[in-house]
Amino acid sequence: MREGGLDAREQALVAVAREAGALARELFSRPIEIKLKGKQDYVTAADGEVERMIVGRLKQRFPRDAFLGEEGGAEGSGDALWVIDPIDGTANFANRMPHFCVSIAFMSGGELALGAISAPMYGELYRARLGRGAFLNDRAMRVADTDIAHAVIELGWSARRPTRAYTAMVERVLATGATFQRAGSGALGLAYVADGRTHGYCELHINSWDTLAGLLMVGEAGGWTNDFLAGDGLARGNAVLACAPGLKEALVAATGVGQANENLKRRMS
Ligand code: LIP
Repeated sequence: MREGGLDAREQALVAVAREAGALARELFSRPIEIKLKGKQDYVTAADGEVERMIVGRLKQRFPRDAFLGEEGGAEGSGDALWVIDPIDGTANFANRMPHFCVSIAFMSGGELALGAISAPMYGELYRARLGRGAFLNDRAMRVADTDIAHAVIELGWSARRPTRAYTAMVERVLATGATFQRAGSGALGLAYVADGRTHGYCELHINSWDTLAGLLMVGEAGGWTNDFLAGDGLARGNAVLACAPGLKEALVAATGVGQANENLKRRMS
């Protein structure tokens, strides 16, 4: 895509992410309708309202672009694609916990080019552009390298994978000497790795709308990420691992995520 096209989309992305964050914050203060889409898979009326606002704004500016949203699904086709999670951390949002965000990514020709995450209860706006770095409220972000004995690793959970697979992964990560946490928002979990607050994020299955903006931020902040988009990760989701580069070996071994790509690379080298 021409630079001009990306410059315009970057400006629109930041403005729309900020506006969507403000709407989510306002809806957080109101009683809302809550449903379960599946086991422990929350959806609220706010998710739909915020997503419709985001798609409406972006469609006005870029009528030929395509969209993939958690609530609205896929719309349109072509090389310019917006991937949207209107409220990531919906279980937190639905239970009055402020740890949630809006996550929007833009892909051009199948390549991740732009990402923004708005965490309105914290007054935080994260953004990244391929080859141009990652920022939190305009401060440059860098992953924090540390040794495994000091490492804080977030391990996301959902009912999409067997509980035994998750608890076994927790045991293996703890056996490395690291500690773990689960905060309920994959997008914020990845943004925290990019900002050096935590040292790794892993989840055995997560969706592209939860992860793409955060993965771009980790890469632009000097971190390592697995090949999430391999095997149709965009449409079907995938396992994700993102971390400080010095922890890659230990975490690939402990989580088993990214092993395939490493073996592939080893075979190809
Ligand atoms: C959530 C993810 C989280 C995962 C949850 C859920 P949502 O996304 O951010 O990492 O563990 O199962 O997928 O549903 O709040 O957008």
